[in-house]
Amino acid sequence: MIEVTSVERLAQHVGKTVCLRGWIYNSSSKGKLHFVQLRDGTGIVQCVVFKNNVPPELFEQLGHSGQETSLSLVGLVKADARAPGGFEIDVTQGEIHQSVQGYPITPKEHGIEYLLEQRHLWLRSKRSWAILRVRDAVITAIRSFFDERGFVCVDSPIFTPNACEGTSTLFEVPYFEQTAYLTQSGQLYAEAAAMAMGKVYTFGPTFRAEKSKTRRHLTEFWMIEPEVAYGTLDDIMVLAEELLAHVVAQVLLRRPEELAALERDVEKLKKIVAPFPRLSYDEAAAILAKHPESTFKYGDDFGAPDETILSNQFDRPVLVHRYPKEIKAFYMKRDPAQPDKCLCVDVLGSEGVGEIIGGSQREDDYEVLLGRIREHKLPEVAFQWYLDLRRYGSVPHAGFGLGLERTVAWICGVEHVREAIPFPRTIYRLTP
Ligand code: NSS
Repeated sequence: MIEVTSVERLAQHVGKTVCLRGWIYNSSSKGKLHFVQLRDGTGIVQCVVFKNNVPPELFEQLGHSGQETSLSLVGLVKADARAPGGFEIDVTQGEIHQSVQGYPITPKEHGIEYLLEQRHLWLRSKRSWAILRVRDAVITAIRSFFDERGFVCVDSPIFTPNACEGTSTLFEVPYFEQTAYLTQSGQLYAEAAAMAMGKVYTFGPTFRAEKSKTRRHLTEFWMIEPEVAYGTLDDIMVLAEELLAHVVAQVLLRRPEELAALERDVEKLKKIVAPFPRLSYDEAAAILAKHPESTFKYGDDFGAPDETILSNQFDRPVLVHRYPKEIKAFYMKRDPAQPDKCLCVDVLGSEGVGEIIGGSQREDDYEVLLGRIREHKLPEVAFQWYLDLRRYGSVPHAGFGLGLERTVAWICGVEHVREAIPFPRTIYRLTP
């Protein structure tokens, strides 16, 4: 019996004959030789098919089987330092499952809109493969980080009766006799769960009807939201920087080949160690005021260009805290030392990528929160359950939300978040 293995495990099979199952990534022929680059999802390996070593039908079929032909190849595993990946297969047998001609995505350059339209196939490219495997490692690292620290994962609902992050980006869904909204954030539910379990996090899809077409916005994205009972702003700032440092370290450890495929400058990632620099909103505003390219006005939220200027000042992410209350959400606690500011933080990724985390200490006083809900003209009835958390055993608590796609795009060094999710949803894209 010949053992079936995968490209990532070839090192364990040097000198042995194995079977690999996959697809042709690329191929070329020279007289009595075919060179087949076989990809199997775990990697790509060069398979050398010498006419005299294989059955004649196989040699003949390979001669007219194009990119993405599905096939199994059997051959001897040889270590070869010159081969990409370090191994080569000397093929002796094989079977073509489906011979393909005219695969729509060729190694030549295609426009981004074409590739997005072909996303179901584009996933097979080396670049998508690398990014999505980094995404997987990021998800595993996030879960292990919270698990090791005693956080409990809770799932928040996707159909919700009210807004969390402002009413202008809500997706409305007919819900029998009522109207439901797709969740913008699991935070309010995470707060309830934190009062039950102490330290929790939610991890799920979130939705924003963002009309923006920037490289940072999706209409459907994944968010990780820890919430800590008895936690303060300072506590979650430390938690956020430790989380990011852990995630980057894990990706460096587990996905070096993928980062190399993306031509990511890993030296920059190696610098992502805690503690990160911190700036108050006022300090950040002062930096922008002195910057020749900034059009920032004190009191405004930072635009994408402002965030880029700020994050370019440092070689690691920067924590910007205590924003003016006017530009932040209703649930944020005010800073007792300067009541016009919130106890909140945004984390801007390094290399100019902008905000990847937003968080705060929550208002825990019943009367103050009720006043805030009224001030923001939010439907009081829908928030009664949330107010209960301030009626029954209210305590200081804090948390944040990390945008998965922005984090993956930052770590991979890719420009646009649409490449950091398998099937992106943006204002103009609902397919495939
Ligand atoms: O709106 S946030 O800044 N904050 C919240 O939703 C809080 N309720 C989180 C919390 O405290 N539990 O969004 C958090 C992060 C933000 O920093 C981005 O990284 C990401 O969510 N985010 C997005 N990613 C992609 N596309 C869009 N449209 C988007 N909006 C936010």
